[in-house]
Amino acid sequence: MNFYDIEFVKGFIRMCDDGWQQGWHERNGGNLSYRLSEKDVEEAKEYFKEDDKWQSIGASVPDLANEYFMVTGSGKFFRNVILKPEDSTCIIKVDETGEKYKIVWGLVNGGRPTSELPSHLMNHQVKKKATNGEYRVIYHCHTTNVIALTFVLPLDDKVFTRELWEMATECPVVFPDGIGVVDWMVPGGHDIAVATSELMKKYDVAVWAHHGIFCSGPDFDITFGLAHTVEKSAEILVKVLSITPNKLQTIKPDQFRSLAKDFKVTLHEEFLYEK
Ligand code: 2HA
Ligand code: ZN
Repeated sequence: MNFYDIEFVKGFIRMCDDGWQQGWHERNGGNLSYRLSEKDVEEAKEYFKEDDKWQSIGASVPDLANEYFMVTGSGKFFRNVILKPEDSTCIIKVDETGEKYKIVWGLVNGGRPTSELPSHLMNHQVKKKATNGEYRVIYHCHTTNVIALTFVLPLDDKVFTRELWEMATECPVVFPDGIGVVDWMVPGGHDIAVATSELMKKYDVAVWAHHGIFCSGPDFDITFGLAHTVEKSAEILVKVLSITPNKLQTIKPDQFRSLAKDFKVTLHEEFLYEK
């Protein structure tokens, strides 16, 4: 099979382009990673090289030992992924200790995996464990309206979750566990990776204040759809707040409880506080 006909490769490239088309990836903004299944590795391995050198991940991820990930490249532009995936993305292998990685495909003109590699891999480790291996995608994007809200809403999980749930009826069904918020932190490092992975034990989405969102899901469709839903509800909230500081009506806690019952989701009472 041609490398670019492999399903996960097509899905990865399409998601990069979808994010670019949404305007969430100015310049080199954002990053994407996907944990390959055994079938994916079988299909792609004839294209892998073994001779690259092992490099430090900058985080310890023993539960990801010997796993392969397709990831965007550091400093590469999402805009270019569809044209030159072999220049803009790569596949890496994690070593048997979970401390090092090597590039087995891509980045043909040099470069490194995403600057957020520690965050991506620590969160893959958390999500793999929490979902019994179901979750494979970690996505970071610079969603305009979510970023705008981090200047005007308290940086609090309960406030972000509730306000975004109220903006569209489908929201609590799409992210019933809610949204976590990370205060402003230096990107790319170990500290933001640890803070985010603490939140990802509980949530599928974390907001990075004044920066963007970080989210996870089982596949490209669900993960992209999650980011899209969160950003769309943020856009509605920005519009509402631009019209008036006071909503005349909204979805009430008891209405959320009815929704949860009919749609068979659990909505935590901590988000259904009286205002
Ligand atoms: O430039 O978005 O967070 C990549 C990033 C870093
Ligand atoms: Zn970023």
